[in-house]
Amino acid sequence: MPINAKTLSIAVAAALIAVGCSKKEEAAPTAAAPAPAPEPMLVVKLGHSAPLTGPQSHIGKDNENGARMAVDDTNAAQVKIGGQTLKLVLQGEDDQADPKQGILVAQKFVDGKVNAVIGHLNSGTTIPASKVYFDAGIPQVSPSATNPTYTHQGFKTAFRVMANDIQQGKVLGAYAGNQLAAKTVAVIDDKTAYGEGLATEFKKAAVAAGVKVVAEEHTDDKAVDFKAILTKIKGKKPDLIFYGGMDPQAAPMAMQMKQLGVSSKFLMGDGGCTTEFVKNAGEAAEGAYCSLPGIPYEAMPGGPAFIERFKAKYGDIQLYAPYAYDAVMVVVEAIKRAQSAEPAKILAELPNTDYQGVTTNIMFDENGDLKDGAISLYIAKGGKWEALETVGGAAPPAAPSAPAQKM
Ligand code: ABU
Repeated sequence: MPINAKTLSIAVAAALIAVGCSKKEEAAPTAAAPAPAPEPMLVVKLGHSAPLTGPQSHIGKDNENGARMAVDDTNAAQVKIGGQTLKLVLQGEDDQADPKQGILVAQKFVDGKVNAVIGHLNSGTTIPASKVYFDAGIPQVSPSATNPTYTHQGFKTAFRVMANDIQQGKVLGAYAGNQLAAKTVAVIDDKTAYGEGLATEFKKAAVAAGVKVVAEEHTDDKAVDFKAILTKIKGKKPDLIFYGGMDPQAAPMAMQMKQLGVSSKFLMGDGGCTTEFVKNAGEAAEGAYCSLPGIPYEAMPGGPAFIERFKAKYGDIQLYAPYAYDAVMVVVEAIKRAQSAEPAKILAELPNTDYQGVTTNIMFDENGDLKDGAISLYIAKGGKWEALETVGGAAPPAAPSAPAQKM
């Protein structure tokens, strides 16, 4: 078809109208679905402090993982507090198991306005930090610090979810004299609040059970060479060596006992009762004894399920992970009862705790200590800790027909 000026101008006009229409259509408001109103959230900050670097970092990370699992479970449960959904945020800090660093971390938590603190891991950090939390009115629940002083300072902010070292020392001392039939013992401690405190309680109870203390030696929580101490002790031929301290020292100590031909039995508290001790000490671990506040993991109310879930997420439990889990949950339960996460409201509710946790049924006495805490004894056999017996506890578990194994 021939194109003249008239047909061209009609075509251009039609095209312009078409473009205009299409532009007009693009600009037309679409009938989009209204965006859902954001769900109101109650963000609650929990501080967690443990050694995450240095020789005890494997135990510190174990604690933090236990706490993190409880935080994840709580967030997944969409807990409602005063019409808002509770969202826990865990702020993990490294106190390096160092008392001075523990105070700095505590001040950081206070400045950052955490609602509660889970920790610290060590008595040596937990005790000085507890004064900072008390002064700031912040609730503190330690999963693992066992020195009695922590809860005996009159601080209404201090709680713990495992038995303390007055209980643990008594059981260990009686076990030395009765079940191990020791007549003589050499006592070594690492001069920390935990190691020295437990050694003191152990000695009292061992002497009461008829055991004579023939040597007392001290090391520290960084040492790895104990040959001089062990050589002195060897000359005294004690039936038993008791060590108050943690596994980074306990494992080389057991190995050096073997190297030096020290035939005394070896007994420790919970600080040496780890997966890492049996792994690192190897053959020298065989026949060593330890105690751990609480009942064996497999016999805990929520033990088997916890072990399975924790292993899938983080690997083997080192020591206190289930206690760190319960420490978080005790705070969550207090928040639920208070329908508030204000530190003062959490604090008002913590003494009313009656919570069926993974580890046990948790209730606190007037000091903030766990009521009816149990202590269990273990022997290292075939590269694992085997449960021997449990003393105390709210409802002592029936003796397992086959020895329950720690992880
Ligand atoms: N309960 C032994 C390890 C932690 C502490 O220092 O108390």
